Amino acid sequence: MLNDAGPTLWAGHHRLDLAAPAIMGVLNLTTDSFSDGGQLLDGSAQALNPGRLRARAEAMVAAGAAILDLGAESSRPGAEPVAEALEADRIHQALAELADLPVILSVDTRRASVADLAIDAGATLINDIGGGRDPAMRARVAGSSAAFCIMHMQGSPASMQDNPSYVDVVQEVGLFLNRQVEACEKIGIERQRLLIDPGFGFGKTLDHNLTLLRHLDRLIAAVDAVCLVGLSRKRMIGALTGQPVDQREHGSVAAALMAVERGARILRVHDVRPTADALAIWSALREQTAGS
Ligand code: HH2
Repeated sequence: MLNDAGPTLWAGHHRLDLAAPAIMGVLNLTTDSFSDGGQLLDGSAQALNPGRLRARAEAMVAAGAAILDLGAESSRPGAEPVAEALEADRIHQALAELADLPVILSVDTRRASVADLAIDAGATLINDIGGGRDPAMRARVAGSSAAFCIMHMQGSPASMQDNPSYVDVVQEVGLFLNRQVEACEKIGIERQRLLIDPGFGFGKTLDHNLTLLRHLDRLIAAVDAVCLVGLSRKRMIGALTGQPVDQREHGSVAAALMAVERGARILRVHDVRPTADALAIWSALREQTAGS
């Protein structure tokens, strides 16, 4: 999987070449996401606005996103859980709206039942911030050809930022991800379908996040799997730049590049165009270095 040409992600019928890093664009179908809540919903019923979703998705694809990540439940610290039926309904509608786009459609959910419906409706990547802890979730993905992203989180969204603590954050996150990768492989989810994610901001202080970013290469080597990172617009970017959530684009791009330098292969971002531009510069330098 991790060969000289770079890894390839298997996601349903897609084979995503990750010799160059890829971009996952975030589409939040929520009222309360910290970064962009409510933008794709309408009126007092908070129904999905299909036209706005489609336009945002097409713009992301045109700007270079290879994956679109649909989420219908916010995971920000203290967020209220969304009823299962509502989450399922919004995901189903969104997948139907975007089914013909030539990209990997990912669904960000912790519920096996939602993953189930999403796979049947055409999702080829399940992004589980629960880290694949739920055996029903692992079994559902194993029985499909979808890819699976397992993310580390200490605690749950309701309480994860109360008092996160680690003895060695890089080692502990690595051990967890290794264990989960093994559990997935054991039931038939091939490594080519697996993505690992250290879960920036999920039960981590600023110092934990910085340590994880600084040592991302060590973490990736310890688990030997393709790494996705989500740093975009997060609180750590706000803490370091002093910028409000809607002005964290530049800080997010800088952090994304640092992650790519240390081996991340997929960037989960809200701002696709600036990230793609930064990656174009990074890739040109990489190619020239390799050729000289
Ligand atoms: N971060 C968020 C949500 N899902 N999935 C992965 N794999 N990695 C992440 O870092 C990650 C994620 C939080 O960001 P966002 O979707 O913008 O906000 P919210 O959870 O409030 O909807």
